[in-house]
Amino acid sequence: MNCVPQHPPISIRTFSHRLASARSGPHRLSSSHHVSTPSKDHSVKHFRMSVLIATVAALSSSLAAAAGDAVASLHCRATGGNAVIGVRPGGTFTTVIALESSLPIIYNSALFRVVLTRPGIAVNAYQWADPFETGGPFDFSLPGMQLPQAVDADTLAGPTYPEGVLDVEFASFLPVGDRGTGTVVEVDFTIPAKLAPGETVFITAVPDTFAFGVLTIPTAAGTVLTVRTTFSPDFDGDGVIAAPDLSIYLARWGTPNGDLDGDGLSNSQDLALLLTAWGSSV
Ligand SMILES: [Ca+2]
Ligand SMILES: [Ca+2]
Repeated sequence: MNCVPQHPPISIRTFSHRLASARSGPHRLSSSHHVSTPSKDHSVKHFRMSVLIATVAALSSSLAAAAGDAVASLHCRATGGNAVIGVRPGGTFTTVIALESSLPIIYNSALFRVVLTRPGIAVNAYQWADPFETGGPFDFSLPGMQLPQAVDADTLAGPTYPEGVLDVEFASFLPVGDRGTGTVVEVDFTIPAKLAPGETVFITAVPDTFAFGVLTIPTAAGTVLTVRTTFSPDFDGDGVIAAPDLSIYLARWGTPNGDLDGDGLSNSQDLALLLTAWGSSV
């Protein structure tokens, strides 16, 4: 799916400015960040840096050959790897944003936008994966943004981006990179409670700059996470999952109007969920 508008390149100065702002982010999910100090095993770090620089130099010819073609992609999936999930209106879910490389690319800076196709979705919290514990979200129109933050037309990543794009920018930087593929950051969102069941939201991570130093890694947007709002198994609204709900559900069999798991259909998977909830109160 290619529903994301193109965006202008980010200059190193702009990148540095956004990184400086992003690093102050106080909204991380975990407080277990490790902080490097200049005195900590400097020789090992120096050796490690030398190895990494040599590795990147060896890769540079491959990258040059691939100029214009992405060698890495940035994917959005749910926890567990699903690309389609169901969430009740007002419900919370986690998006895992991960980089996948076709080459053993190492990067130490990441700047990208999380683009949403519906306004009002709230960013609750985030957790950068090691080694990117220094990162944060950055909103160019709301520096120092506080979480939770509902994403709408007033929370665009910056004035240089196309109008109408709903997004939040994330940025992180480390002196030494040691990650070529894997999770970059996990972000917790809340779907607006006013959304009706059966609504669909698409979430995409659009890379601006993935780099090792000045060597930019050609990176493209990958898997789009589809989030579909689901129905309550209490179809008749009496607060209990019971026979009347089963009757209503069976009448909706084969239509989208009994979907409980987010696949957009009313089928045996939803029936299993209904029976699992049988007798419970909502
Ligand atoms: Ca009921
Ligand atoms: Ca279903």
